[in-house]
Formats: sequence, structure tokens, C-alpha cells
Amino acid sequence: MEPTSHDVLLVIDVQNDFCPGGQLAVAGGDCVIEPIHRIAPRFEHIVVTQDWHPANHLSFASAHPGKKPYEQIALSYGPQTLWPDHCVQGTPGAELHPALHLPQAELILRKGFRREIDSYSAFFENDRATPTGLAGYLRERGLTRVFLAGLAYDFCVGYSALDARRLGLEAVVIRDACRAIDLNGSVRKMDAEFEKSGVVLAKSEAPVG
Ligand code: VGL
Ligand code: ZN
Repeated sequence: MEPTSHDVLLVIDVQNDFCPGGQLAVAGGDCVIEPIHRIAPRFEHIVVTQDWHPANHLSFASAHPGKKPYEQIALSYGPQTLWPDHCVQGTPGAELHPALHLPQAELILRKGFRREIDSYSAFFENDRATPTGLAGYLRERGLTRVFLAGLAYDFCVGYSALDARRLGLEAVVIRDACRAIDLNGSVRKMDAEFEKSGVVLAKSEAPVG
């Protein structure tokens, strides 16, 4: 089965800071670009996201004296993993990877721009309640099934797919077009969450098969 006019490819956070040499490099992060380019021509609709933080964002370990990257702290909305400074608005690290070529993308959605709250998901910030506007955009455009690719499988791709299901959208993660951070079993946990919520895994050779 081929993608239809109700399907959208969501390309998550393929930014310099998540690729080798970046501030929060995901192993093989740039390897997602080739499969994304391979499947992109099959989609009528593409949306790209960008992690887009102010310099002193509360998800940065540097904003919490004495804390180190990858530790967890409690914020008002729940537990938050602390990260190295990354994807700071207007910096080269926040730019989309220069090899990513998707001129047909219809929307570039930025998220994580509020200092006090992180946003892994493209739909809701980490309080799981503050909307980014993407659900309304997809609804108004009649897009009901999302295919997901990009970085990172166990964080921004994963939470976006889970929220898509919560919103009643079908969600298909193109596994070989993603790479993971893999922090404290986060890949295994996300696999289990996908299973529970009906997120489907597919391969780029046969995204719907
Ligand atoms: C991400 C950690 C922090 C991601 C973004 O894109 O998966 N991970 N910010
Ligand atoms: Zn981030």
C-alpha cells in the first residue's frame, strides 16, 4: 500500500546538534538522511520539526548548578532528563542538517522554545498538555496518519508517535530512518510503549507493509 493524500511524513529534529560532531550527537544520526530521502518522494505531505531552545533552557544541565547532563531532576510538570546545551535558537547546531534536502516540506514546526518546559513531542510539550498546534494543523488539513522518521527514536520521535495515537491518529515509525540516544533502557521502554499504544513499526523499503 502506498501513502495516500491523508498521510503525512513527520521528519523529526534532523539537526546538526543531534548528528556526529553536534552537542547532543546521536550515534549515526546523519544516517537517517538517506532513508528519509528515499521515502520522501512517496509522500504528498511532509512536515519537518526543529528542537528550538532559548540559551538558558531548563532542560539544560547548565541551567542547574551542580547538575550534570543525563541526570534527572523534578520540574513542576514531572521528571526531566538534563541534556547538554543543544539546539539553541539561531545557532548552527539548531539548523537542519545541511544534507537534508526536503524543499517540498509544507511546514517547519519549532518546539521547546519556552524556557520553563521541554518539548520532546511535536504535539505536546513535556507536561503532556500544552499543545504545539500541530494537531490542529493536521486536523484542518485532513491528515490522519503520520509516518515518523528522524531523531531520536527513544525521545522526540517516540513521544511524537505516542501523542499521535493519543490524538486518534494512526502512527507508523519508519525504524531504519531513526536513530536512538539509548539512555537507561529508553529504547526498550519506547518499544514497549509503542506495542501498548498501537504504534506500528515499518521499514523504509515498505513503509506501510
Ligand atoms: C531530543 C533530547 C533533548 C530529541 C531533543 O530530538 O530526541 N532529545 N531534546
Ligand atoms: Zn531538546
